[in-house]
Amino acid sequence: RTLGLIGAPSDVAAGCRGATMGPEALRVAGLGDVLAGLGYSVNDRGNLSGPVNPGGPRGNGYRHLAETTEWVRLVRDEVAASLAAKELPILMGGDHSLSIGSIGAAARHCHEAGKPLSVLWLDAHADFNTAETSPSGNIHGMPVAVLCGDGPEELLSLGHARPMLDPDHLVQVGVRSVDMVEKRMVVERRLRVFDMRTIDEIGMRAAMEEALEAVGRVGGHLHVSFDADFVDPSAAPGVGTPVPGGPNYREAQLCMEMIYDSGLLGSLDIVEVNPALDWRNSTAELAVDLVKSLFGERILARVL
Ligand code: DIR
Ligand code: MN
Ligand code: MN
Ligand code: MN
Repeated sequence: RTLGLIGAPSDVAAGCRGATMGPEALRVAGLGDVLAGLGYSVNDRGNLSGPVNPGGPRGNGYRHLAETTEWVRLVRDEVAASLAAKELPILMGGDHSLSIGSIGAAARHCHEAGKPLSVLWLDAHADFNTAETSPSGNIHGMPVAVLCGDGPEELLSLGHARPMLDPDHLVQVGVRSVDMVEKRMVVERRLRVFDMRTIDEIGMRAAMEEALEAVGRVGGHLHVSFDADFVDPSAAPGVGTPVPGGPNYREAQLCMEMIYDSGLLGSLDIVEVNPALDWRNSTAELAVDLVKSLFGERILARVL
């Protein structure tokens, strides 16, 4: 299987600068070599080139909506090209708004192939804000809402359909920071969330069993959207919005190992790695360790 690496060095939708350096940090941490070492053929498509961060204020509820829209369009088209080439695309962000593009492309691809799309969203945050509910105006806190059909016309119109994603086909894991009004929306729209309280109570293994059972029932193509702030900040310090109380190193590894075992993975985002806030590239190195497990590395060979 060929994996397509796509760099999207944008932080225009984040709250602070630095995720622009994410793609290079992941390459320096050996992402391509590690995947090649597992036996995949790797096609690094290089970095997309889009608008720079103008450092503008919030306007009309959104910061940098025009620039974000342009980046999402670029990502959508490159992920679509990768899927059309029968690759498994790996988006290297960049901030989490870019997932509107990668998932938008996967949604169109699945629609045309007549198979369903499901999404596993690994994140400390629900990313379900809209202009009305967001305390920040930062669009990286809004991609799940946009994908589920709620957001600015500029972003909604980049999809092949509305919503781009059936909210019933989305499962979130690791959530521990949800804004006040956002909470109400998550409950109202009945999103399936395995929050940290649930993971504390039943454990990562049971949570992932249930989560994978839900996306497995949908069948077809699974998109995994991995926000580096999913992992506890003690293991992943290089992120713009760290939240304590996340999965530790092994819990995050187990999560990835179980996704690999499901055999469902069809596309992946690695987003919100921020080298400007990191310690000696440790967060990119952690992400590469996790990706290794996600693509089949095992502690020991398993005798079946
Ligand atoms: C916060 C932060 N909920 C917001 N969101 C982040 O600004 O909407 N998402 N960091 O990953
Ligand atoms: Mn996120
Ligand atoms: Mn997050
Ligand atoms: Mn369904």
